[in-house]
Amino acid sequence: MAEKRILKVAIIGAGMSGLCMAAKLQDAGIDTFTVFEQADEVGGTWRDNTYPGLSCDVPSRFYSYSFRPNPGWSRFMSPGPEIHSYFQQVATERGIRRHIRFGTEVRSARYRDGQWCVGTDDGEEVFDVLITATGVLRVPRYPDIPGLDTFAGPSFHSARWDHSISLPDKRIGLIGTGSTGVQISAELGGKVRGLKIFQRTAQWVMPSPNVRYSRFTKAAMRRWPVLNRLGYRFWQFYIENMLGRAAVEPCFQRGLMQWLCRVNLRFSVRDPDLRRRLTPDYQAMCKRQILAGHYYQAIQKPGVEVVSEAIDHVQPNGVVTADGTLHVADLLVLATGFDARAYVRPMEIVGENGLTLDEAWEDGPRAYRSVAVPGFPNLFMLMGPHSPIGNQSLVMIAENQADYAMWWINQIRDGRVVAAAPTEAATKNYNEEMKAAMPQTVWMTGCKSWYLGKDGLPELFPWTPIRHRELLSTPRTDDYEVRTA
Ligand code: N01
Repeated sequence: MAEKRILKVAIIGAGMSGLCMAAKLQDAGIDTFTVFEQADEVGGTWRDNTYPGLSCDVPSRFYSYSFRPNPGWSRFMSPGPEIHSYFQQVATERGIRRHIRFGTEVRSARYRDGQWCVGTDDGEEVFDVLITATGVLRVPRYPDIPGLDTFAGPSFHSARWDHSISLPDKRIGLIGTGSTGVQISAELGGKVRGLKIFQRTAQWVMPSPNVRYSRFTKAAMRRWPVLNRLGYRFWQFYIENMLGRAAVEPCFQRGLMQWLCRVNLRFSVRDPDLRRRLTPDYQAMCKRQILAGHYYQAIQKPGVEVVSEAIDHVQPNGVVTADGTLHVADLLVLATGFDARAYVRPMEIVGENGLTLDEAWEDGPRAYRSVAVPGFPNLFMLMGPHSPIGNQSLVMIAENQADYAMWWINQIRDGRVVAAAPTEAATKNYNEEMKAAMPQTVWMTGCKSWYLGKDGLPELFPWTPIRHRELLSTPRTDDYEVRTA
């Protein structure tokens, strides 16, 4: 039997997907990997986002690694700190931390002489395989509102929450009503001196009660692990076949989602004027679908107001809307989203023949089956372009992508392959097939969202997550340019 190669693998990012990749390498008996992490703790988005009300709107039972169920989840959809602590525990339990270089930002990665040369402030180091696990929404997007920098009080982005500021005595101006703005509003409504929610575009809200698990449930989950696995499968089936299908094809599920959102709005908001202002002029799920338990209740509490008039400018003591009204505020929170196009970069990634990722992605990020890019051998991406993100469990998507990367890593380790990258032709075909399927998706039914790329097409996967899993579970070597020894 040929001796296995000792492979050096570099993983960029110690968030949910980077930790997942590290665990998969360990399971395959590969201990020669390094995780580069620019921050000083694991957790990625769950480390950076700490805003009040932060939780995950995907059921926790399903938002967990399949190889590390958690019987102790406190709620159906658990709060952010608990999710962060879950990822911290996985990193500790599995001994992944000793592989992590904290406080080390990768500045560049160059493919040279069949290896990846990873550059940090400490110098360069070579690896056989490079995995990017840098997340999707990492770079906060600050709004371009005139006078924002003249505001006299504190002001920060939702992903950079300043916990030194006390909230109960503040009149808060909250800009943005995406998934983040809604969670913050639901938490702070009625608990602070004032809350003005500046809504530029109304959102559909799907009712989503968030039950607390009893001691009995947790004990039962611990005692019979099969229950946890059943919970995982149940929510996987439901989310993939309900939200997953509704997003990508006109079907019964899409109609049902729309109906549920309408009924929720109709019965939760009594005031016809407020209801009118909260009614979107596009289909449910066109923007990322909001799932929230008590958003509508929170915004009808005393001291809370939804301002749907456009913002004109900010001045030292508050926000002035187009009708000339001054909305006095002591604190401004910018829940204005993220730069989705900062994908993987700003680090410089250079593949074969000096091709940079910036050049390869001049017309927008594209990849082969969301994981690999032509001209970049032995590079695999977790949460790469056109991953089926939306309202899915990104944990499961990352696992599928990590398993796919492992398939190639095993080929390289066993000596069957030296280097592999998808062909330009296969990648082009795949992207053309996706483009042809896009008009069926709900994301193209007439709204603006961060899902849409430069060309106006969604940068998401236009089929169900089930298809994505199938595509990744059957690697096609014909679609690759494979170099052997
Ligand atoms: O950001 P967004 P987010 N003036 O881009 C408004 C994930 N996530 O942080 O709709 C006024 O969705 C903007 O208005 P409009 C999830 O993938 C997951 O909320 O563009 N308003 C919008 O209302 C999500 O999709 C969870 O007209 C301005 C808001 O700001 C992603 O993160 C929880 C403005 C931005 O909404 C991003 O969500 C939270 C301006 N100049 C987030 N600029 C889970 O539970 C922007 N807006 C898993």
